[in-house]
Amino acid sequence: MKNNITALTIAGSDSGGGAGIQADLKTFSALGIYGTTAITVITAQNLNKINDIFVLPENIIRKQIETIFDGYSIKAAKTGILYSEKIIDIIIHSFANRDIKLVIDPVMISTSGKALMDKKALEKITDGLFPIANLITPNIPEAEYLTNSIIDSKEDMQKAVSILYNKYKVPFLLKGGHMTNISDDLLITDEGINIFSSERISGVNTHGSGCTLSAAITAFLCQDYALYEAVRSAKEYIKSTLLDPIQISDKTQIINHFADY
Ligand code: PXL
Repeated sequence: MKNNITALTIAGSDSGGGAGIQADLKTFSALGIYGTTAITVITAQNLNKINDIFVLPENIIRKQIETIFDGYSIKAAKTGILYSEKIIDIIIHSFANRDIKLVIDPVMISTSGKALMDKKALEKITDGLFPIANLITPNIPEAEYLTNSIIDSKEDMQKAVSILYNKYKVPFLLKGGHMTNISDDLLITDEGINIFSSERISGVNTHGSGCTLSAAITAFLCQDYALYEAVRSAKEYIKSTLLDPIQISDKTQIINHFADY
């Protein structure tokens, strides 16, 4: 019999199956964690575009989280698309005084360019949610936005994570995947900066890899890994999903959450 180690993802549904709730559940399952969900928005999308977004009523978002907390013992949680100020408020209130590790993927803009959070929501997430997180995982464009700077080199990345850490006093993982020349990720904690270097794996559509990484970190935190080990292991997992991709058409390969790991 398996021990009950349960995680929660609060995120959007991706009809294409590669990102959001779907990526999170596959990742939790692949890593032996029982996954629960609170869905914030439903997207109609494929690999090329987000065609439409339906934002769920706040009441049902609140009730999903409350009902999960009522019936399951959640060790760690992650957030994806939160979309609005009100939804973020619900999460801040639901997590107050709870001993649940929280990973925040500050999803702002989709790779295809669609805005996934407005300005008020952004203020709410930085002022209300960042301070209670165990880890925040921006990519380069998100970190540029959060630090109001251009990130073009390893030095810029180091500067940006230091600014973020000094401002919010919680660990950040700055994902270098969007840089053209390097693909290092930088983790900053109260112990300083750790660099995770990885070779760039080309030819695979990386849609959903950000969600998958933060879900994998959440899964390892659920198993009581220390933060550095959780990030290191999640990076290994992501690598496995890219090295043995799924061929969905002649031209397109996508990440395989159930690759040998
Ligand atoms: O990767 C960001 C992201 C998160 N969640 C959902 C998405 C996307 C990007 O497309 O669709 C549901």
